[in-house]
Amino acid sequence: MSDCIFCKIVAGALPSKKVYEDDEIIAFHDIHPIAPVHILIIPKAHIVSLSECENNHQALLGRMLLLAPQLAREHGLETGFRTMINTGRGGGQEVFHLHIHIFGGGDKLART
Ligand code: DGP
Repeated sequence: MSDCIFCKIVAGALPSKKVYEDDEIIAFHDIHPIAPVHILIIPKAHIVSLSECENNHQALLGRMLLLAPQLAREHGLETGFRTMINTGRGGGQEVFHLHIHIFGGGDKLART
């Protein structure tokens, strides 16, 4: 199996607090939350980052993005939420398997 942590989560070889799954995507709680609700949406396929996405990933990316407000609603983020995609070392990416962060809840998020 790949050394990728998120591929191991997809395969069920590492535990996660899963909140969504379909044939192409899973979502689970971030292990180091930076807000009361902090969820990661990932493709099941190993795509390294947004920089490695190609035209044939358009539908998948669209589905991942459209899942964000659905999961935010389901987790009580009625007043809004933030999405973040860190891309590459310079973009702060630490896990090199594409993921969308969704976070919110508690006090208003700082504009940083
Ligand atoms: P990024 O910097 O965008 O690559 O963020 C990676 C996120 O992944 C970080 O917020 C912590 C989270 N993370 C790392 N390892 C695990 C893990 O094993 N399980 C879960 N649920 N989250 C993880």
